[in-house]
Amino acid sequence: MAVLQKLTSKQAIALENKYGSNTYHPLPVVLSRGEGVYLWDVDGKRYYDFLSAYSAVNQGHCHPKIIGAMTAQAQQLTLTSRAFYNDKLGLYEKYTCEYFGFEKLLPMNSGAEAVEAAMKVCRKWAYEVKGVPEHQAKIIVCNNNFHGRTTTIVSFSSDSTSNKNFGPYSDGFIKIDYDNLEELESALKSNPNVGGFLVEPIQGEAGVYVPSEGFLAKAKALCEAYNVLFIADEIQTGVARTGKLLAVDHENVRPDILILGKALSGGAYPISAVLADNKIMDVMTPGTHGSTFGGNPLAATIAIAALEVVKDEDLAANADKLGKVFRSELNTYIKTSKIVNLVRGKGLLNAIVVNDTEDSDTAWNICLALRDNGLLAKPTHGNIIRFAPPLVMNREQLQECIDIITKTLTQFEP
Ligand code: IF1
Repeated sequence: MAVLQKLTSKQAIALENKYGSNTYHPLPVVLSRGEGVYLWDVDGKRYYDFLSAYSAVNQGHCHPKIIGAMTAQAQQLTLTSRAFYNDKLGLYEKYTCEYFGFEKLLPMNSGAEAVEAAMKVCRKWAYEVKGVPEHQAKIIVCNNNFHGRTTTIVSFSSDSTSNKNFGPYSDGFIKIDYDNLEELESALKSNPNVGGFLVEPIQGEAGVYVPSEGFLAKAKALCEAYNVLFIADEIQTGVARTGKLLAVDHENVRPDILILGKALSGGAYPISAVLADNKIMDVMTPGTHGSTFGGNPLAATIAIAALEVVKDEDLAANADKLGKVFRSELNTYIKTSKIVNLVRGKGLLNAIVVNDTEDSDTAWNICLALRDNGLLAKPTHGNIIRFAPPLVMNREQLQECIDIITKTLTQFEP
């Protein structure tokens, strides 16, 4: 029997449970095909995707332009390492720098790797430009952050599931409450060795927590006043998800360091990047950072196509428009609901808060029922359900999804 045999969903789940490290608790659905806003399971049942692989598939599943660019490049050259130049990386760096308005790009693969790279750039800048004494540089981070899963990143997580028994923890981080300018200012005032403030413009994992209006702009102004780099982790919020190209664009903030991942490839390949201007990025010199796969010609080609799709199809405007419809319709629903307390979000990054405790299984059961009704979403923090469809959705499809969601919620009303 061939290794890649056709599996039933029961077989697929059993194999993952037996041979895979037990790091996830997936919703029981086994997917085998995706196109645009749709996913199909191994039995051919179709679903609306309302997770988009945690906002990586903003351009929709298997977008023909992205897959076309990918397959053409895959037949030419996939990897050279950075020991040599390749004929696609520079084109990608130029295109992406101009696209987001920065002077230099550092290419990586996963989101966590890009966060690590950004922190290295920040620390080196703190020592070499700001003049922080050796080994004293600090980075301010927020409580309830999610920036990835490396040992250093989990060191400053406030989630014990993420970091318990993974110590000893990395030093050099100051934690403040998210959306709290007083705490930010007092941390900046009392620590002259702060190099950067690392922040998610909307906290994704925390449950799509949107900060108060003006927070990002004022935080950026405070960073400027204290000569501290404002580092935006837009891995989840970037690339049109929130109704603008970047979530910081809602407050006209230009970060000193911008971190992108996920939808930078449209979900076709792991691609991440750190962007900054020369006065910051030029602290990096040969040998100070790298990656075997980062900046490979296949990734470069895919990322250009993925970013072109975002512009060609005006996905930011579509996310803005559909997001408003989505929140408005769900807000109407929750007026008479006993099972949903709240809907919040920006663009097509939204969440509902289910009226039950964090350790209840109500949100999980709602997601199972949504699945049965043809829509895939996943709970976070027990009682929050994230809703983040691909941005290529149209108004009619969104209406069908709203109908599925409200009909399903009705099944859970007392
Ligand atoms: C998982 C969450 C989403 C991120 C931000 C960096 C990274 C992420 C703002 C790291 C990754 C993912 C990872 C994924 C679940 C998911 C997630 F629920 F954990 F928070 F999207 F909401 N910065 N987020 O959101 O990027 O290294 O994974 O490429 O299963 O851990 P990565």
